[in-house]
Amino acid sequence: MKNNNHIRRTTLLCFILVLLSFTLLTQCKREKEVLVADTPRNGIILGFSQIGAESSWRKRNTQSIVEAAEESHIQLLFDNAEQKQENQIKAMRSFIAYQVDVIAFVPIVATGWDNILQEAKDAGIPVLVTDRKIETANENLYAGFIGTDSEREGRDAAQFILDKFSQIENRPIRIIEISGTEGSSVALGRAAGFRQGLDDHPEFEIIHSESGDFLRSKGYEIMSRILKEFDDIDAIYSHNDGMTLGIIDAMYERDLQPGSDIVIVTIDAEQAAIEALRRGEVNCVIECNPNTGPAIMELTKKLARGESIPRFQHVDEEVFYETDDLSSLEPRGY
Ligand code: GZL
Repeated sequence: MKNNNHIRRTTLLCFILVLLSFTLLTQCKREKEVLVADTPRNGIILGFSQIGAESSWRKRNTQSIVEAAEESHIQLLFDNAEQKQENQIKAMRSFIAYQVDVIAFVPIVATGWDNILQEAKDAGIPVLVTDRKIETANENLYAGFIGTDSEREGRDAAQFILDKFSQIENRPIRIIEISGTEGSSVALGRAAGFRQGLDDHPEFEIIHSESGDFLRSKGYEIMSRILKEFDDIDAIYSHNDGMTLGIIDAMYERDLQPGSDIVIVTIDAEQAAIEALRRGEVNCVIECNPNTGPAIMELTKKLARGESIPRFQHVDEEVFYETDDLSSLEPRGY
């Protein structure tokens, strides 16, 4: 075993040197991150493909994973795909080439994973899907999922809006939806859950829905245009806090008061959104928990031991309302 470990460490070092030199040669423009935690005492090596750093939520999610790998003494090969599925597939292929013990990844979009998952399966490497879900013809291509329940988040958003406007009668309630990355399971789930929640209330109308790709800049850009195109907007349903902060900026530029001229529901619960809730600029903040690192490492250890894991594991999340006493709420850390 000791000799094997020495061989693997040497191979790992060579692999990383080759990977880094390949990266420098072929993609010097791309800030590729291959973080390698300390050499593990337990010998488990996890290859993790993260989608990028598009929001405070994502950065906290990455931090949680890197910290938990260190604490668990799991060797982490980490790749930042910079919002490109093809970069995720390349990274997963390099993890397979190195023969990591487990692969975990955040699927930036729900489809297009079957081939690389089949390659991992053929190589005998279990795959853990995290944060976002995939659509696949063969559910046996991955070991399990841990992450958010995006449809429930959508239903929670709908319920808040139904309650908020319950006293309004004899006129439609006009809602704008600013959604997340097109084709991502969370954007699809948040949209589906929201519509499920409004199902029996036709007077609640989604008059416009558009993707802001979870980016603050796009939230600002879309809202700036929408405020010119639409009158009498009652509420905005934004799929993440980053876009909401852009929406707030756009409203202030037009002398509109977010949270009172137009009701705002947002998802993630990053610190900036909680502060906006305290200021009355948003009315409901739905938590999406980024701190999945420890649970991912526990599942990784099980998979490395050849044990099975739960098929679907949703993380605990809560909802914060404008009427809540937030004085004792701990800082969010993201
Ligand atoms: C949700 C996660 C989303 C966040 C966004 O699980 O995938 O991606 O809501 C992030 O902030 O960009």
